[in-house]
Amino acid sequence: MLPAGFRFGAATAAYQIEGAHDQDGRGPSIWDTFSHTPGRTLGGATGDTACDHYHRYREDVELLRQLGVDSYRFSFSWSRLLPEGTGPVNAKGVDFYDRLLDELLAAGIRPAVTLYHWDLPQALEDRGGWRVRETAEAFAGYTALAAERFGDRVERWITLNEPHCSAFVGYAEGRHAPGAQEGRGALAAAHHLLVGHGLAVRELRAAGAQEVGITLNLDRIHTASDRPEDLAALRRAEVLHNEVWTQPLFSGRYPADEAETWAGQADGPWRRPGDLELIGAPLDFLGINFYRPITVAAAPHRAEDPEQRSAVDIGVTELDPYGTRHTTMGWPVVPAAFTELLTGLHGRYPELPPIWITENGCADPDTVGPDGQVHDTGRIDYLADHLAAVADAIAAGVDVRGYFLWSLLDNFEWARGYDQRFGLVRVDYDTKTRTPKDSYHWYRGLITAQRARTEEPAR
Ligand code: IFM
Repeated sequence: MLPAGFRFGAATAAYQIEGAHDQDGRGPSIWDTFSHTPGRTLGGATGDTACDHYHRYREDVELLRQLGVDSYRFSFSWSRLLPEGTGPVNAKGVDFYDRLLDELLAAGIRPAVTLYHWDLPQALEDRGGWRVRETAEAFAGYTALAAERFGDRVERWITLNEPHCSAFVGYAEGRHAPGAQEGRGALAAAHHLLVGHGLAVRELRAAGAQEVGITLNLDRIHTASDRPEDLAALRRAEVLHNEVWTQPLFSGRYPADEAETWAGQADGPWRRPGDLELIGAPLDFLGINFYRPITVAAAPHRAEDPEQRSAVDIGVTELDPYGTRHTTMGWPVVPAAFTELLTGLHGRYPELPPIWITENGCADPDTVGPDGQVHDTGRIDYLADHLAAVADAIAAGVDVRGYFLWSLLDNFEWARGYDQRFGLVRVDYDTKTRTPKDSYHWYRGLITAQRARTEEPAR
């Protein structure tokens, strides 16, 4: 059972729901460019209109109010506020987030804002993107603007969402914007994302922010066997997926054995004296996004010459031995792995700040029934089992304070387009009509019951 006072929310991100990609002065981001490039997204899907949240935000806040969440996690679009990434401010972009924040507060919902959920202004990518330090500095400027304009109404600030995806899926695998497949470029991007985080924390502190953190998609990684080569592969995967983030943030250093993973390429001239102190500044919370575990085994590198390798070519392959239900993303449903991830982190980093689950959810093959409703029992099972896994971690001593469900709405699932439906609310993409699914009603009931328990006088 979750403790009294545990908080519930729902989450989204700007490019996935807003639409209005070229309206009211918004500048292009790398996701506009990427999704408009043939062959990059499923069926050529783009976020041009997405859920049209930009125009329907009042309806969406009303859905949140009726759901009963006490917090809503969403992201600012950097290029809606600063169309070029730096320089002139877009007043209409500021107006939009002013209206959204006011609407949320009027509905009694506390805003949790992600500053960077993958949508880098294209103008900054044109100057090198996260490969260059100037982007981290630009991020600090954007953060200062956001803190100054909106800091009076934002309860919780998340600097970056899943920097692993920005650095390694975007600059090494090439499955995400900007679609690059690089070695050193991706490793420099990882470092500059962390520097950007550190600079943003500094700006937020200067503006008086009380709740500042970062969201990581850490992986619970299993090994295919205890053979030495698989254990070595596990270690390389731990560095790539987890420790390149957790060690600088919470131990003040990069993993001592990172050269095993990246053949010495990670420690490049982009790392400067003083960076680790900046990156490791204390945080008020750590956001964790969890969906599924992975299993790894040793495999040949794709490129023999280390100089030719991308940063994800680390001699590891992923297997799927789970023999369980899979979501439409192809992800195995293994709730116990969530508990393992949380307890493992707690054991490894005793000084960790309190944890918030900033994303967890399930893409299912929802269909609209003859009654016009979506009876998404698979999603309800997934959510119930994963919340129970969080409760188990708390019972084992992990300090988890709250849970943001991914996602309020069906939305643009990046390279997977609109086929993957994660929402508590179905979106008909032709009409933009919103239909709460059974999981929405289930989550509302759970929140109501939790609130009643919290407000019960102690016996
Ligand atoms: O939709 C994404 C989100 O933007 C980041 N975390 C994972 C989700 C599901 O893939």
